Amino acid sequence: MSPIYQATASAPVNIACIKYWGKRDTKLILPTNSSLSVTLDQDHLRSTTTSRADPSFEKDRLWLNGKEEEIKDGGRMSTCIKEMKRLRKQEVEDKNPAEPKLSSFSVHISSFNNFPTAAGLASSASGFAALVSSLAQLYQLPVSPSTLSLIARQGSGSACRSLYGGFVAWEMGSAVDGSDSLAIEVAPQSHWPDIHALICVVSDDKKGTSSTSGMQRTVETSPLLQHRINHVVPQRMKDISTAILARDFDSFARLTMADSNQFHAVALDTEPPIFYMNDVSRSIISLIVEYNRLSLAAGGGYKAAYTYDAGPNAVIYAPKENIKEIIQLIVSYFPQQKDSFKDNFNLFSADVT
Ligand code: 2P0
Repeated sequence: MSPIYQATASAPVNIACIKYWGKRDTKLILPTNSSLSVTLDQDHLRSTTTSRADPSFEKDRLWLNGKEEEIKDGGRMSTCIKEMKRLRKQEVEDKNPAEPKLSSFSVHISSFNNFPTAAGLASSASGFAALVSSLAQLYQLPVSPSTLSLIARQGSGSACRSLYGGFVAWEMGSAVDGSDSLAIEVAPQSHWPDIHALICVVSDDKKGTSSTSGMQRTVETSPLLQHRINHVVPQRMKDISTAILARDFDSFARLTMADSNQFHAVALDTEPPIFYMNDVSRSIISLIVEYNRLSLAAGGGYKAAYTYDAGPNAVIYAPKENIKEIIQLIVSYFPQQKDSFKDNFNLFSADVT
């Protein structure tokens, strides 16, 4: 009987504190600024992917949540698979000719997201990270998560940050071939286990402007983006890494909220303008601002930090001890939203991996 070559891996969702928005190379997916995220761990916020290689397969095929999707030549999925086969050949087969020539077989890939679409979370980050992880396992690649992040990045930029748990930076790099645009671990989750994330699903409507096209419009038209890239993000990357290493929640919270605000400001500065937040999103901001103000006025510190991606849903980072109070606050201030959004106004509480 011929051997079976198959592997399964999963990868979690990540939410950025310092946002990626803009590419300097759209094919290699090289960003215009570095970014930093927190990887969320929860059993229901992951993508799980199984890959199988077999000499009888006629072509590479992909199933997403049970439905077959076309793998377009030259597209992101095809690039990731091709790059992983190249690594298999280079790192395993060329070094040890006795190894089976898996790089010459086609692969069948099946991927599932175990989080409901209603969570309003982008699945491309966990999806491409799980794809690359399962192929790395199938191909028995002796490489680091940072090396794999170079390939996941070419599937979706934010995917490169899901190769690590905890606090992860995507260094923009400067090489034209992208060889230094990769993810590094700033600190594992065990360094600061007290940080918790609360996901408030305001709406699960499909967003009007995709991240990929929205960010390129911003690159082409926003003068504010140039200021952000050159004069804001480099210092923020240093400051937030320092805050994480010192477990300094006050600084972490200020930087996270400031960067979410500036990301939405560059979206608004785009021609034509892009709006990702809605009235409920803005009301949640006001609530968190007031919650922090009362704590600061009483001589305490920041209690929570909001951040918003390319959509209206809030992610709130907070020390674990405040999470219960924050959930009570949100539910008591937004009863009408809870009714009008019915099942859509959900709260997920997630640990950091
Ligand atoms: C981020 N976002 O840093 C930022 C914040 C959305 C807002 O990464 O074109 O889906 O596939 O590289 O990774 C969304 O961008 O875009 C994103 P592509 P991606 O998380």
